[in-house]
Amino acid sequence: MTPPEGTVLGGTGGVWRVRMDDGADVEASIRGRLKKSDYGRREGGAMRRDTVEAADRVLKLAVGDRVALERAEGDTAWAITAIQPRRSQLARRAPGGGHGERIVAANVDQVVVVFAAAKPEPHPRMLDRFLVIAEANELAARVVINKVELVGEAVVRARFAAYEQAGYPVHCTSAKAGIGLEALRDTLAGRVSVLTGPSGVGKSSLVNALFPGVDLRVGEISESVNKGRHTTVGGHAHPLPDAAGGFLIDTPGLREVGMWSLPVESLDRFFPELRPHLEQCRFGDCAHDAEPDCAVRTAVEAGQVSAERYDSYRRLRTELEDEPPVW
Ligand SMILES: Nc1nc2c(ncn2[C@@H]2O[C@H](COP(=O)(O)OP(=O)(O)O)[C@@H](O)[C@H]2O)c(=O)[nH]1
Ligand SMILES: [Mg+2]
Ligand SMILES: [Zn+2]
Repeated sequence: MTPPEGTVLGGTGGVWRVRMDDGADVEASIRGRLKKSDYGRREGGAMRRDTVEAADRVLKLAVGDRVALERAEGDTAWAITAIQPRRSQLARRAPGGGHGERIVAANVDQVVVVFAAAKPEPHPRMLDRFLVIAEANELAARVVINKVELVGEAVVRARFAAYEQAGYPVHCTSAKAGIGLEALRDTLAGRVSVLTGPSGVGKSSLVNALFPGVDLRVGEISESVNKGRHTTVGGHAHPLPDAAGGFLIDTPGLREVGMWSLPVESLDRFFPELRPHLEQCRFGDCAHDAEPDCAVRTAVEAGQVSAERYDSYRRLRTELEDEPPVW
């Protein structure tokens, strides 16, 4: 019989909450000394490379991980015996600039960045940072502008046109007036989405409107309860209702972009609309600043690339060169 499997919802230190595939939520801890060899033997044959990598990461279990579980007869406690290879991840380096990788979330399909059309005013530079983080992790991203009833959709579309041009879907929504909810729900259903954005923009309101019964505060509560006891392991995965499937992952830590070690030499590639121009610069290592024959600058001057997004690129580059970005 194959062991039951589930998805890690959250946890700190040794105890993890897991949504089993049969729908039950259980607490589980990692089986004592799970090692590569154990994992390989459990699979009963030659270890594939992805299996070895997965075993390497067992001790860095993350929200969204798919795990196999086991329970001894007569026992009430579940043990996590294996972690399945990840199809994607949102990762950053360890705080303090160490070499260790910190996995914020596993098996992520998309990053959904929420801002408000007004109240609070949107902060495009902050949006750009979120999108860069998604790109650096090779994750799809989409932009949600909530409270659209305050300024009207036409104004929002014009203001965020550069993002659509760059290839990011932009959703105009109002949790209050019930605008754009179905289209957004369709993009979340059945997928694993990291939901992020500043506070006050209406994330909780949107989730309530889209999926009644899903309460983003669940993760926030466990965060504050555990504060100072353990390093937080990266937020909370909220299972979407049965018919929808999928998970919404709430990751408070995503905001501390200052702790993300992004490779400065790749920053230009994390702005998708710059990519078609990069090969045309005279210098292969062009920083797209004051270099002669810079195709990026030319594209900005010709209005092909948004001057605001280019400005974001330059600011972020300066920050990455000087010191870890702080915001
Ligand atoms: N005008 C307007 N206000 C909204 C909308 N969605 C949420 N709000 C309000 O914005 C405030 C913050 O909402 P909340 O969901 O807590 O934001 P969160 O911090 O991102 O989770 C609350 O007062 C909400 O009632 C909207 O579509 N339009
Ligand atoms: Mg909230
Ligand atoms: Zn250039």
